[in-house]
Amino acid sequence: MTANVSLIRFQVHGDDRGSLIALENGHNLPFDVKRVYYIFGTKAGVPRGFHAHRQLKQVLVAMSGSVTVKTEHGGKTETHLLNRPDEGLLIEGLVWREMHDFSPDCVLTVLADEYYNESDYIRDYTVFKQEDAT
Ligand code: T46
Repeated sequence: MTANVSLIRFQVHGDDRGSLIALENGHNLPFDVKRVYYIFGTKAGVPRGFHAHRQLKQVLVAMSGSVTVKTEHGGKTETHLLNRPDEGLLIEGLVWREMHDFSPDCVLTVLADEYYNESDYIRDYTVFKQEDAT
């Protein structure tokens, strides 16, 4: 994986009742969380994303179901299958991201280090490629 994209595995506290995962600022998260949002009910065959962020750090977790996340940074493209609640995809800074193949039951939870800010988005792929090249 590239430096700006990496996988985090969370400890599962399991017993005969089932499983529990705790996410804590400063312990198993690499930044302090200011915002949480979740994507669900995505219609069949519909992709999302198609943008980069300039500064934002995020951890994406498929709490249920599965989704394929395509990332591009520094001219390198990668594909990540998220299909387990104990795995988070850390995406930091200037990374183009696309989400494809949401399963019908997919709940994609995203933890972010900043509040929603449209000016941090690059939604034009040509602009992204220019900034990624500098
Ligand atoms: C990302 C990927 C993984 C808000 O009002 N507040 C929010 O915090 C967010 C994330 C979105 N919105 C509004 C803005 C749009 O009117 O919700 C609508 C859908 O947002 P968007 O089209 O940006 O959603 P995705 O799924 O394409 O991208 C989202 C995040 O925006 C983005 O940061 O990395 O998920």
